[in-house]
Amino acid sequence: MTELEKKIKAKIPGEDTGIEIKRSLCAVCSPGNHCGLDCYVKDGKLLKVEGTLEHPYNKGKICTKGASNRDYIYRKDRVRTPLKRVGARGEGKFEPISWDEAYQIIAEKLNAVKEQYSPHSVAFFSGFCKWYRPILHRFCYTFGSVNFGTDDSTCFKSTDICHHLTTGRGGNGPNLPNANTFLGWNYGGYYSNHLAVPGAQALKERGGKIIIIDTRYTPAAKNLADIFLQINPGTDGALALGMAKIIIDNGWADMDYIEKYTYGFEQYKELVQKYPLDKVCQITGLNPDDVFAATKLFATNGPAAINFSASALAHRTNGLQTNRAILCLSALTGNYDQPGGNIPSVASYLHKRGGFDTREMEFRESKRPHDQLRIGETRFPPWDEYCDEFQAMDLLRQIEEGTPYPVKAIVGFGFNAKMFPETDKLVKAFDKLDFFVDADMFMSYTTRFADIVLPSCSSLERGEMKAYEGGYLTFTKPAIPPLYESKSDVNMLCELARVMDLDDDLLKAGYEACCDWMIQDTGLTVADLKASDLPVKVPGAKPTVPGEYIKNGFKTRTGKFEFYSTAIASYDPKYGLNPLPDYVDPLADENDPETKANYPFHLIAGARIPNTLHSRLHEVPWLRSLRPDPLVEIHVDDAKRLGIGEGDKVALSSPHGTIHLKAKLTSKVKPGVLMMAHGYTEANANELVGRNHLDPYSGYPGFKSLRCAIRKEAE
Ligand SMILES: Nc1nc2c(c(=O)[nH]1)N[C@H]1C(S)=C(S)[C@@H](COP(=O)(O)OP(=O)(O)OC[C@H]3O[C@@H](n4cnc5c(=O)[nH]c(N)nc54)[C@H](O)[C@@H]3O)O[C@H]1N2
Ligand SMILES: Nc1nc2c(c(=O)[nH]1)N[C@H]1C(S)=C(S)[C@@H](COP(=O)(O)OP(=O)(O)OC[C@H]3O[C@@H](n4cnc5c(=O)[nH]c(N)nc54)[C@H](O)[C@@H]3O)O[C@H]1N2
Ligand SMILES: [Mo]
Repeated sequence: MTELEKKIKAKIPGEDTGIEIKRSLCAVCSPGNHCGLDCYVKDGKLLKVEGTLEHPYNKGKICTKGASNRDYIYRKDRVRTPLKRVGARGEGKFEPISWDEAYQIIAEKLNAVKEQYSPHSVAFFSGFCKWYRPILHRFCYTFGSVNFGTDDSTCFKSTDICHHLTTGRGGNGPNLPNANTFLGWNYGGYYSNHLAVPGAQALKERGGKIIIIDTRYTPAAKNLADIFLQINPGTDGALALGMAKIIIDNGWADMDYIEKYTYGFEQYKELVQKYPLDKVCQITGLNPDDVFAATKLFATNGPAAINFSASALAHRTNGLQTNRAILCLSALTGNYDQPGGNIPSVASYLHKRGGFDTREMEFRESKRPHDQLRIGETRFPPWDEYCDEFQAMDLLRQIEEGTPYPVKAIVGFGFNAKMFPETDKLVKAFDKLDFFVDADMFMSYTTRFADIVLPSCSSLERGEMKAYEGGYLTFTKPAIPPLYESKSDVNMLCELARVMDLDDDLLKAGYEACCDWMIQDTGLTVADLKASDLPVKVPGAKPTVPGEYIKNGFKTRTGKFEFYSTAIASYDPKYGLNPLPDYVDPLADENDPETKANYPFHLIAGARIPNTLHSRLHEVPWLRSLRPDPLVEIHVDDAKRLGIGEGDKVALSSPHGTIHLKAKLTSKVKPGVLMMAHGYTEANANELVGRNHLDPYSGYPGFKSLRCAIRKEAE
């Protein structure tokens, strides 16, 4: 009897249950987490899932969302067959067609746009899903378009670019096992990444100290914080600069490290003089003693590691510079790339570091065209330099205006218009397209505007390759067959490459051949990976070692950690970008007296809550039952003043639109601040966001700092 069979027997007594356990992974919030799942399957139907105990990543744990995989994949609105639109865009009238017909239509339409305009007039866009991206990215380039875009336009990349600008290397992680202090800045672990929490808990248990800086009183503030700073939204840059001044003035800066490894310290030192404690506290709404105590703890109880978020601070018009100001604290105290500090690392595959190299980059780079500007290119210079995708926050403008060249077709994979500012205008602009195809698991708000909808299967119905920290690779096998006529996204793309006869033998050979090509240097093949139902250790994989990166010089223009960014200094002055990480008001573009008076609240649209993930889980019955209505959190005093009671219907308005939801009274947000989750169709936060409320460095929207009004509505 196999171990898995024993597990069933132990749980479900009786000889022949007919139940099998098949191993797969949860892709609900991939790649942040892609937890191993034991899938209980009978007659090809999924009965339930559990975390895989033997999986090196999640070691048996799964979250609320992962535990709901059955409810997720059996959502009633799964797309069942390829569909062709027969009504008006958005009307939702479609007729089923065969896969062959769907491929023929797509091939014809894309080739027609290519001929009439250019291949660049076809934009390829992926929503949150990451797993198929290497294939879609290469498909886009082989087709001849420069325009590959993803949710990177609003997620993670801004933080990554901040790190590249400042240190020459992207994404770094806090080295908690060696830290004495954790500066949990915009730390949402309990809700957004539960597997990160035990590391912080362990630090606390062995006597380490934790500072939490958040706009809201969160589980981290309650469970972990020695000092909690409840900051005014989006003012973190001012706090970071004020902390730097305290550190320098008190002689807590690590001058040896600064001397040896950094560039621009004198200019930075001059900048922070503009941020004395009283001014900082006026901007941030914090108590001077708390700020001083937190700064002292961080600077003198090292090593100290800092949390960086892919979204919270980055979703502000001052986001990239705020993160730069915070990152500077790491070098100022000699913690960057030192044990217990923040350690840079290189991803092995799909954002995950594994300590081994794959050819993911070369796989697409070798096909990249260079004969046109990407959508949004020349608007946000750091984005242009450090990201090879188009900046999707310019897509609406370019579709509408047709400059510098028209966008006439979109190939979407999980394209979700609700994640874009001015969603209503974007879906209207689709009328200007000749063709829009979207592949999704569900009949989403956006697929209703597509000409062709393709049914994607879930992670439990497909095989996919993933990397894990600790030096692992895996290639899963389907736990159940694809539901209805759905297919795995990568199979669609490789089949379409054949139908279109693209000049790309590797794509035409299929996903597994492509994966084999990408992992050719690891000593493993897809066949090796498929022989195991658990992740396989890559021979020779190396852990990230603190100090290894800076030893040979930073990969910036100066070879140093740049307080003063020479890259930013090199951009045309017409952009008005600042090489120093100075603070600007996140609402600077909405500060005219009339807007301020009419929209007195500060809305944070989209802090994470445990039972939702963007738009994809709102329709999952188990999860929806935990929070049946879209809610806006409002401070009890504000609610009282406005006559708003718990659960009352309210209207939220900005200069761009009005949405309707219910009030949740709380004292976890400050007076004057409102908080809601994003991704709802019936209360879409992004209808309140203007298309030009963007960070000039990254192009990221200020989702989390919006001027807003709230009023009670009649029942
Ligand atoms: N107001 C506000 N807006 C935000 C944010 C915020 O905090 N506030 N966060 C931003 C961030 S950080 C992100 S990452 C984005 C994410 O935003 P989105 O990319 O919109 O994320 P989802 O809604 O999860 O997924 C998009 C679509 O992918 C589909 N999908 C799921 N699985 C598959 C699959 O296997 N194949 C295919 N083809 N489709 C699939 C889903 O059904 C869904 O329709 O939102 C951004 N927008
Ligand atoms: N359950 C769930 N988990 C998710 C997701 C999801 O949709 N749902 N999305 C995934 C994705 S794509 C992403 S990008 C990550 C994001 O993951 P996180 O970065 O953890 O996301 P947030 O919850 O937006 O922000 C973290 C914390 O920052 C706080 N914050 C907001 N504004 C400010 C501010 O101005 N200053 C300070 N100091 N703190 C502030 C919020 O209150 C929150 O507690 O989550 C991932 N995990
Ligand atoms: Mo994200």
